[in-house]
Amino acid sequence: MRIDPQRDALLVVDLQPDFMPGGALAVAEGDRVVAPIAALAPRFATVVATQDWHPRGHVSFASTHGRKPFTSLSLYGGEQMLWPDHCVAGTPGAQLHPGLPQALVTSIIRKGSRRAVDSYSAFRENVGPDGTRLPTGLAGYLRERGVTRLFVCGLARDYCVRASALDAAAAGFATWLVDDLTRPVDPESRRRVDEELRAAGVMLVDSAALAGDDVCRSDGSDGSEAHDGGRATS
Ligand code: VGL
Ligand code: ZN
Repeated sequence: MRIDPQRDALLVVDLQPDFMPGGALAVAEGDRVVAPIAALAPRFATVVATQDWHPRGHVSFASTHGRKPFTSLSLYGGEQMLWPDHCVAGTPGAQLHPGLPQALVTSIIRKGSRRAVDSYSAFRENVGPDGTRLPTGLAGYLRERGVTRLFVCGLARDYCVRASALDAAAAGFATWLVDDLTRPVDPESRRRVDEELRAAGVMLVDSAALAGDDVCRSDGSDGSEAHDGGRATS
């Protein structure tokens, strides 16, 4: 399929040192997706990156509750997985991975910043104390830019990528998960997550199938004037 820089956007989820091998919440092979995502990004006029961005003492940290990581807790009528402390706002582990050049990123959504609520999705927080999920504004941002199709990649496949893709589809975007450019926390999650994505209408695609000889941005400009929508159909 062919990327149309006008209506397509790339969503790069949580490409941060803490999710890389050796990081605080390491995702196996998380480092393997960085260079191919950086190579794909210039083909889109809109590239949104998310950063997991937690205060110390965040509700998702096992340490906050004196519990062990990778156990879970009942919270606001749902289940909160407890993680090692990770992506503490402003720390090196929470930075955008330097392998994704900042010049390629049109905007950044930081999520999980409220101490009492976790946020996996780029679009909405997890369920909060009042039973609702607060939107981040990303859906409106994309719509105002004329984006109708979203390609989702990054980490982790079974948590933030999954949640972002499901919410993107629910918000009405035609949504693809770029399957080779993501990795899960739990490799056993594959079948369950694929079924959830399928049921929501999220499609899977490999980056090799994303045709595009045209580089939309190679110069680090913001991309808003750099692309030529007329070229996409040629
Ligand atoms: C994530 C667990 C906790 C993710 C973030 O990026 O998938 N997973 N915080
Ligand atoms: Zn987190």
